[in-house]
Amino acid sequence: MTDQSKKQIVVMVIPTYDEKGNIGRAIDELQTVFMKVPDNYEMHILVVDDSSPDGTADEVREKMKKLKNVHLLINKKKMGLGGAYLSGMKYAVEKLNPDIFFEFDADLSHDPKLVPQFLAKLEEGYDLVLGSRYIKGGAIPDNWGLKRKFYSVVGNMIIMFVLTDFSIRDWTTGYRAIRRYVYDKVHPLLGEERFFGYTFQIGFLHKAVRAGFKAGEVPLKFVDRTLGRSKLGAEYIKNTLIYIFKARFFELLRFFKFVAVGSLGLVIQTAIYWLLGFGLKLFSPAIATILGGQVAILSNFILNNVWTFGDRKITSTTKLFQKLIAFYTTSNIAVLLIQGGIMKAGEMLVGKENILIHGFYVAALVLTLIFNFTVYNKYIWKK
Ligand SMILES: Nc1nc2c(ncn2[C@@H]2O[C@H](COP(=O)(O)OP(=O)(O)OP(=O)(O)O)[C@@H](O)[C@H]2O)c(=O)[nH]1
Ligand SMILES: [Mg+2]
Repeated sequence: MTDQSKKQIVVMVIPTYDEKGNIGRAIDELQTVFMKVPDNYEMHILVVDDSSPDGTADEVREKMKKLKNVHLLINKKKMGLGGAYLSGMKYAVEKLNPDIFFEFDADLSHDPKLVPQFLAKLEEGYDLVLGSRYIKGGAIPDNWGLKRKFYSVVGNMIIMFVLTDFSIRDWTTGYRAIRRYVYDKVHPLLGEERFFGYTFQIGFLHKAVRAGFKAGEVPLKFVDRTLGRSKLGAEYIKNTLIYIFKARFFELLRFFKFVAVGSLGLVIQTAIYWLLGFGLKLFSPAIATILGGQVAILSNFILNNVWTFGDRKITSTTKLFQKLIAFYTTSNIAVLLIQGGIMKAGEMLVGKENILIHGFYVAALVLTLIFNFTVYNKYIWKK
């Protein structure tokens, strides 16, 4: 193998709409930075222009005469930011087979000098890296009006709260480095929802994070464009809000179903616990709890499979069998160790007949619920 074959191909995708005057400068500044990028990276620029009426494409073609690593994709109609990115990334995959994508604005709001920092952060093991205005060292422009500052800061906070993810500080940033495998995994998930506008940014990031990819952030001092017009419209705020609330609703819906199935399981288990432990007095409270748990586990498995995780339903007989065993094993860890343990401790501390034993029972059930939720979601019906 030659050194060449080990190179990682990096494609910086730059969507443009009426960015004449900006795109030429952006390309020049990036080329200067590329010279400082370590040898093992092969740097490319792909401009995705939606047939800008101002002749943006001609400015790119002029650069392409001298620069072999600059490429141009022309879309016949205006695609919106997400549409432009998705068409560009698809094109890049076909023509350049990249290992890493960058998302980058043409209007020089994004400091090209940060490219090596993004790459270094990826090397630390992150799956994607965000240029963040809201971490130490990052900033939004001083000259932004109060209203725009407010929308940006509060908007990001609302997103963090609604999605309940505070690990990422800048959800809406447009300066990003993304490993190819993240794109491969996430872009098919966007298909049906068609994030063609600016919602693409938050939609892509949200789905990537929920798929388990790790995002790192590098500080970005965002500077205002000096040339041309912003394409960010008022519908952006509305679309973002619709997206996050809708996305969260569907995430919580699964959780509600989880709780409903679990609650039914609890009713079943409790009925058996009472019947065998206190009504018929066939078993001690600890044994009655364990037996009730077994029946509840089976009902939970069936209902979770067809309802809670209906979209990830296990159907093949072998898989169903394997998963049921795994389900029984993990659930029994909870029943035997957590429930049995807590009840045994209760028997020893307050005595079998004492009413206080029911407090131990409730504590045991709550802990089991949390434990089971986590295991089912992360393992048994993992995506
Ligand atoms: N191809 C294409 N590019 C677009 C489209 N909308 C925006 N862009 C480009 O996406 C980048 C970001 O757009 P901007 O209008 O600068 O949005 P912004 O940076 O969030 O807002 P400002 O800070 O006000 O500039 C720029 O390079 C735009 O030219 C589009 O529909 N198609
Ligand atoms: Mg801009």
